[in-house]
Amino acid sequence: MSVFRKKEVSSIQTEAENSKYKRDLTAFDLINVGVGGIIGAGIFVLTGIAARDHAGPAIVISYLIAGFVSSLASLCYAELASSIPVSGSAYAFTYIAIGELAAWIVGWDLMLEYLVGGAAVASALSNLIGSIQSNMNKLTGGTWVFDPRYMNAPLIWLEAGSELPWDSSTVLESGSFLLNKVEIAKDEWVGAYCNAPAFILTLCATYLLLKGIKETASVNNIFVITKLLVVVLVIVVGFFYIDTANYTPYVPESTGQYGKFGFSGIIVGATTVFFAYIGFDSVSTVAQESKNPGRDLPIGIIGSLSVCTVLYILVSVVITGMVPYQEIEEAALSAAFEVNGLPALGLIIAVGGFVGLGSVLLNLMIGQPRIFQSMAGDGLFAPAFAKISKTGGTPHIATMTTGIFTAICSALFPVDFLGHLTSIGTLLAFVIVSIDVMILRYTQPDLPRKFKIGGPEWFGGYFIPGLSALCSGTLIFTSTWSAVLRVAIWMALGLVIYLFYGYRHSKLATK
Ligand code: ALA
Repeated sequence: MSVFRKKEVSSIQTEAENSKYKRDLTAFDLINVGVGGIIGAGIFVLTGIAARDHAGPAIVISYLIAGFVSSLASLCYAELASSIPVSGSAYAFTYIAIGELAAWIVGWDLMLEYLVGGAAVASALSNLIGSIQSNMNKLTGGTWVFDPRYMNAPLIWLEAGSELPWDSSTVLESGSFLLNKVEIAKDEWVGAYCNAPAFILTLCATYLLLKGIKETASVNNIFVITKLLVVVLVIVVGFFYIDTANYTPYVPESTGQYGKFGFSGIIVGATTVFFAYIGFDSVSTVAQESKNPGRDLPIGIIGSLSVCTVLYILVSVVITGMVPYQEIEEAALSAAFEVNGLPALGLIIAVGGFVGLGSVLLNLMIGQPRIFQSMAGDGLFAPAFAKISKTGGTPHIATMTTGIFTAICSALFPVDFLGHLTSIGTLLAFVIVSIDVMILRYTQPDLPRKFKIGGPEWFGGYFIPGLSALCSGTLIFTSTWSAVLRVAIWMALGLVIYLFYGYRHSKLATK
């Protein structure tokens, strides 16, 4: 059947050789692209939410679980990126391994990771701005605050059984979208207008991306160094403020509600903080801008994830030791220093977090247009998305479209809503990439692989990728059902678009 038509590796390699991208990025730049894409809203904002609401101090175990799942997937990405070094990432791998329909599904799904993920991160920037402002007020004795109506999403989703934040006597019988309200004075709640900083900062990021990849990489390198220093500062200074009494109980007793403490809390914590690991795969989207992709992509992918995994585990040990888990705030890292009487450090950490989120936003917004560009080049998307600008050497139309959609989503929806969609979308891509590895080991055993998952063939070619698919798939189903359903609806919409557009315009079909 023609929906299973596949691309040849040789055609992909010719495509990469004829690419109009500038090959500027070194192995070091690629590790930075990875770290730039990884450390962000997950560690700075979601750690706090997950520890307080789901896992308690055992959030460290959640980080270990999510890190394990991500490491398995990173090996699969590294193997495929070293043998198919083109910018389409999971989409391109799947086009060769399984065929067009599966590739379209992955490409459409990746919009959740990159475009919706970018919106989640942009939306979390407001939390960091709030933390900067509160630390500043503590230091200066000031009382100035931003108008919360312009700092919050106007739409929220509440699960069945949740209380309305502005009216604790009302418990929702079923999950629902609601118009959000914010507290402007004690017990005075008014409707939120939009997340204005998210909208504006996303448009600024779009402008920078249009200037070109090397310019973006230079800014990114500065951002990455800043956030790494801040994370190390949290670990080193925070270590001296650990009170081991905060580790008891290590796994708080379950409240009886699924995902609230106990074992199920650790698992839901893992699904929540999985967001923190997303981003290493964005290294494979800049394959065509890398000087030596076969060698450097695996270094970038595995190197960046390893650095971040170690840092995350240490940060979560420190933060849960500094503050009793019930009192951890959303901007957890800066707030931990604020409550320990160190507002100056709290301020530095909040500013570092802000910069960190900025770099994640840039990285996710680098990835999406390159996937659009790849899909458009294959005829599955409108041809305008394949154009590369002569001045910046970037896919400018795809970049502008990404920027506008990301900005709108970030202005309208809150971080947890967007974060769940992103995590499920990414996990789905991980499942398919793991399957790609197994299929290609079987169908194309002689494909040159500069990086190969080690061990005997049954282990590296099948056991590790199989385990990776199983673990990522399991994490999908530990998320909320409403989020899984939304992803299913998104994928169904994608299928309809493929049948009416991509199927007919595909270059493979019209050849
Ligand atoms: N891992 C990225 C973050 O935490 C997406 O912001």
